[in-house]
Amino acid sequence: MDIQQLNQQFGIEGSVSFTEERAGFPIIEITNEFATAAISVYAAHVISYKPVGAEDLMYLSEDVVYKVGTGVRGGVPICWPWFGPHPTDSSKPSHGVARKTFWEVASTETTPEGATRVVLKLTDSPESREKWDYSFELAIAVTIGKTLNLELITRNTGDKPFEITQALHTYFKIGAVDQVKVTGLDGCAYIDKVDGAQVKTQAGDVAIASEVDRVYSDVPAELTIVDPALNRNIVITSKNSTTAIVWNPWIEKSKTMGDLPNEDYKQMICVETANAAKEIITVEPGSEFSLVAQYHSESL
Ligand code: TA6
Repeated sequence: MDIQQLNQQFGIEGSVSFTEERAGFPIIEITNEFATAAISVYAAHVISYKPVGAEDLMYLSEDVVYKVGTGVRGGVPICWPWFGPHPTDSSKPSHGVARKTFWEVASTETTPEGATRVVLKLTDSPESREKWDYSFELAIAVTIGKTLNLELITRNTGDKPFEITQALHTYFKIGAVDQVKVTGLDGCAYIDKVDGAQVKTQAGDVAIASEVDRVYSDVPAELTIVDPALNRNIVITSKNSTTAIVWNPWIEKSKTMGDLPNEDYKQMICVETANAAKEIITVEPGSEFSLVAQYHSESL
């Protein structure tokens, strides 16, 4: 669908319109009494969520590349139907297929509370079945209100069960990475991907003073990013997830990433709501599984 058709079919006067980040890459622009937001139709990728009177919760690189087959650096990448490297075939794309293809807009609506709800969908195709030979329907419901609510729903539309791992790989905007703490993970076991994938136990809050890439298990439903430099907390609430990833590339890794400015590691942190590592989800034929993450900010 082109921009005109998208606006005709899914535009809502005063709250939902479609623009183009670059030719052929529509962006859904949302504004309501609670917040403004933006979602790329490519990859069904939330790139901004800015509550009225507050800073954007999303970090988005100024060097983003909108190109089929490339991930958008920032916002909420959807890692599906596997998190990280493919479990058995390293030739397949890291973090799965969903974040590197176009989705379809399914619906836009204003909720009774005055929030804006946008649903995008992805279904299996000959291309997807080359990488992952199953029939599926994947939907993300994005609700922009006092909170940003993301629900990623996997439906098995085939006749055989399949297993997935997944993550809402969210890049949060922070003021100063060396002052930030992530609370709620004390006592959780984690795989330390920057130290030989050793399994360790988190002692106290997570602080960032070098590259951090940790997959936490058995995590609670609420985590908080404490950001003194921006004088705020970002509260992350999850449903149907007991795995969380905390990642910051720090300077050396940043220098290897062409779509991330070298100094930007100081103003971003990924805290990812996931089903990964030992938390593998089996979806039976005709069944569905819903992963939910909700974000809001509060002043310190
Ligand atoms: O979630 C952390 C991680 O798996 C890191 O290992 C790093 O690779 C990051 O994801 C970004 O991955 P990407 O493929 O988007 O560059």
